[in-house]
Amino acid sequence: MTRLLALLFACLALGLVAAGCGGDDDGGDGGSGSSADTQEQPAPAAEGGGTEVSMKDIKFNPGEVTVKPGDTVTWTNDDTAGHDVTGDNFKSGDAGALQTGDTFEHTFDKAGTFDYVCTVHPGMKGTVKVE
Ligand SMILES: [Cu+2]
Repeated sequence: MTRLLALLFACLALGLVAAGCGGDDDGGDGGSGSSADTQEQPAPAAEGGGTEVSMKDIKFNPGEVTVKPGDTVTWTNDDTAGHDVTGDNFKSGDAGALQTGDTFEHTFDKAGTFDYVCTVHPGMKGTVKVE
């Protein structure tokens, strides 16, 4: 009788170990599958070579932009007030201030730091860095 009991215990023990291993395998497969699903690829930062500056609340936003030589910066007046863009070698002011929804574009061919202002509002300043 003792031999039979010993065999029974041995079988039970083996069965428990096998069941445990099986459970671990299932869990591992499920984990790897879900981690692959949650991987997200960042969207490519393709902006088409254009940089936008908004005029809002009597500010240029962003106040400083960095572009590459040959890039075009587009200013858009999103404010209720009229604004202009006046730099040393570029300005929107010839036709008067930009009104709401108006845009002004300038292409920066040379490297350098170009400060500009809105002549309507002293203190409303911006910078374009070309590098
Ligand atoms: Cu202004």
